[in-house]
Amino acid sequence: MKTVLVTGGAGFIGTNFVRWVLGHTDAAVVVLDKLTYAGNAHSLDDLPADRVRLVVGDICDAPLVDSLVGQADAVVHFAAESHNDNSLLDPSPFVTTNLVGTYTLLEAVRRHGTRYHHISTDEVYGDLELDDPARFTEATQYNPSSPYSSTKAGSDLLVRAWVRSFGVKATISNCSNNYGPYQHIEKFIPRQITNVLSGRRPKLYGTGANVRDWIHVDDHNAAVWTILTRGRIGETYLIGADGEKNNREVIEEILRLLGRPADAYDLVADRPGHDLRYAIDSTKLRTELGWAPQYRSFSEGLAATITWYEAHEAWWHDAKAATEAKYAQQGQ
Ligand code: NAD
Ligand code: TDX
Repeated sequence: MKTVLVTGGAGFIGTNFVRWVLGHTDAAVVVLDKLTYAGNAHSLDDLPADRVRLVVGDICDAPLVDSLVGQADAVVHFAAESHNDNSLLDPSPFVTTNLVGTYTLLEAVRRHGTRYHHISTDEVYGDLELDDPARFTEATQYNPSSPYSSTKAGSDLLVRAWVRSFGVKATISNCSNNYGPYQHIEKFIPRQITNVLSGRRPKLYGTGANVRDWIHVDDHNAAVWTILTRGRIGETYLIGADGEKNNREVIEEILRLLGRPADAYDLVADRPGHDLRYAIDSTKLRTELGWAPQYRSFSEGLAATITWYEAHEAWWHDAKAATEAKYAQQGQ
């Protein structure tokens, strides 16, 4: 694996993946990223130019995608419109990027015979009841709730069809909620951290009973590399680290780590169609490919994430006021 094309490499998980690849392998990386509001070229600033090249462009641009895929040994496809709340306000870029963009990449890897790994989410499976002991597995039926998750589900189905119909050498992974450095401050954990750091109160949707299954972004990315290099073609692998917590617990832990009272947050309007609970059973990945998460303590990973946001205010400061103004319009 000499050259890996990483789409969305200036976004949260993609940026961390590029760093993971540089730190753990000899591969060079070409990042293809449109630098939407969610992409940040500065996230790649400190990386060595002889191993990382940023191409600013759109995954829907077929000639550009064809030329970059033709120069790569493998493609890892992170680029997406990724925020549920945005998809409720305007689904249009979700349909274009998540569906047409994935189609464009699939056609290119089909032409060039290139290895392709598709990054997806546990949200394609819909949600679970709070008191249901069940967890998602690779056999769970697709049942997405939001414009975001339905376009991710559609993109997964395109990949499966391109494997079966055209013999594309693809794998798919569906991961649970990631946390860590470089995450856009619209998302739950960095929003609350930066709220406290900027003198605002954290905002909890509804009653805060909704459960998410948290995984550190480095554990996700180690799993992606494992699947890319050792996964079986045509297979789907679920990635999760047994990190179920309800949103209230997460906010209280952030407040505790920042030395604030446990109740120093506001309850705000709930998200329409808000999924209740996600939970991943990652037995297949663990037993077949031997992956295991390295971050054993959510509190330690969260504390390190808080330290990163404290030390990198310049990275998030300019986006904060606009992000909060948009939420305020929704009563959130
Ligand atoms: P993000 O929003 O932080 O980053 C997305 C990146 O894609 C940005 O850099 C953006 O500029 C780029 N992009 C968007 N549209 C593009 C286009 N048309 N062409 C080229 N680049 C484009 O997202 P993220 O949280 O890093 O998520 C990455 C992937 O992981 C997504 O596919 C998402 O569905 C999936 N995922 C995320 C999570 C999570 O918790 N964040 C969990 C499971 C799966
Ligand atoms: O201010 C907030 N308050 C709040 O209570 C925000 C922004 C969110 N929430 C709740 C909604 C969710 O229950 O926190 C939970 C997490 O919200 P998000 O960070 O928006 O993530 P989620 O909707 O769960 O989706 C995430 O995980 C799966 C990623 O954004 C997706 O890209 C990924 O597919």
